[in-house]
Amino acid sequence: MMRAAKIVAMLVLLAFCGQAWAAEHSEPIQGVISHWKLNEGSEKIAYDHVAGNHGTIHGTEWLTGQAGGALSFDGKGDYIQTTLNTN
Ligand SMILES: [Ca+2]
Repeated sequence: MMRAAKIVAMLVLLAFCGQAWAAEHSEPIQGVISHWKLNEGSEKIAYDHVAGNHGTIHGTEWLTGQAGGALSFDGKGDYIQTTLNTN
């Protein structure tokens, strides 16, 4: 019982830290050439929030994530195709 409570407390702490990290990093970080948040939750486009290197999503499913949506990769035909513009 005590061990289960510790595991639940750890999961809550991790979820809280993940949300705090996502909120803190909502602005582009200097030197980063692309940032795909992968939290759109629908569509087949992964939006790049830095340089416009948007990707086309193939073979994955959207789930509810810690901050918006999340992609589920099952290893069967899952990938995101993008061009890379570093300018
Ligand atoms: Ca798949």
